[in-house]
Amino acid sequence: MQVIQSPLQAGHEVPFEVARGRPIPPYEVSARVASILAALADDERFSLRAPDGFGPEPIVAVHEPRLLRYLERAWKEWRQVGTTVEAIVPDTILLPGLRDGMGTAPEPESPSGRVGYWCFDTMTAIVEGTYPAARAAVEVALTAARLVADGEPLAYGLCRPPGHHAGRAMFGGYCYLNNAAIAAEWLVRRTGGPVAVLDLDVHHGNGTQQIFYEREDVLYVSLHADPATTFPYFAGYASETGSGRGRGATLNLPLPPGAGDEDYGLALEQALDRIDGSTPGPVVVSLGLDTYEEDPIGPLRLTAGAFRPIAARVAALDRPLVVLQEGGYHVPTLGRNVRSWLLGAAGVPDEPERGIAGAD
Ligand code: SP5
Ligand code: ZN
Repeated sequence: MQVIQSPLQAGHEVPFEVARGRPIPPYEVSARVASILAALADDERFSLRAPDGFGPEPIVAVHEPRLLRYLERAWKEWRQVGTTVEAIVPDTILLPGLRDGMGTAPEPESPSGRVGYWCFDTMTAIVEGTYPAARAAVEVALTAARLVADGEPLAYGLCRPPGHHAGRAMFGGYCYLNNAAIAAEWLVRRTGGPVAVLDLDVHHGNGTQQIFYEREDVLYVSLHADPATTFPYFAGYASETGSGRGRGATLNLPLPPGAGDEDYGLALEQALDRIDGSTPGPVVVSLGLDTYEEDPIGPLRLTAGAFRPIAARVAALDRPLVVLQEGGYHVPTLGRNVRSWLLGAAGVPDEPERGIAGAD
């Protein structure tokens, strides 16, 4: 199986995120990638490769072009202000209520105003290496999509930063550009047929849902912790089923905090039934391992042994799979869990697990 990864993705390292009123060490760190690479190393079933270049067109096919331009320029723009900046974090965020009844606001001129115009939270800081890393993650996703479009049954894009919280015109949730949505749209244009997105990250992929909400040709199906109590809070409810021509092409399966393998398996069956009943086409899997019981931010409790059978059931759809990395924050076991998932998807028969590669 081809594993696509770029060293540029390690250049994004934020100094902190803000939680409960304090700066805390970030969860989304480049050590996550190191854990995954260590677990896939020295195994001829995985062949590492660099991404190809695709340019900006597939990105602006799903994102507002001004968002891409903002991300490209943000760091330079703050440097020009003169004061030292450790990381760019908004202090004033454009909540829709602020403009209620007054139409839209123009994009502000000042750097402080501009970041709050595009970013919806305090945990998705921009540093010097953020834009190159986000662009590289997109190339990783598109390279995986191209391999599958060219006939591979399965490819894994080790995307970092993740993407599924980034919407058409906003970023947040550790995500800057929506790797999965960009890959899905690229596949629609390339194949001329429908594409399904199966989002298995513990958080609802609000960005991906938004981008395809009115589309009938991209089915979005997500299993996640109930947004009533888990980020992103404002999307991912079961009542959200798509609109316009996209009515019925969004399926949300929220799970209560603490849900384990059994509850998850039942919801997964519903998710796969929905995809199975749709017109065949490739499936983009937004793979988050933050459903794992030891994950520091995910409230679900999947065991390590669950990932391989889950992946085997996804593979039983018998559709081409573009598997893209999203979350997963228990660094010592992240690589092992990704490896289990990928071997399950590849139909490799069960085997005794080797030790936790990359564990500290
Ligand atoms: C891609 C992805 O997984 N993004 C997730 C962003 C979620 N950020 C929410 C972090 C909230 C941290 N709260 C800590 C609670 C620990 N009990
Ligand atoms: Zn997540």
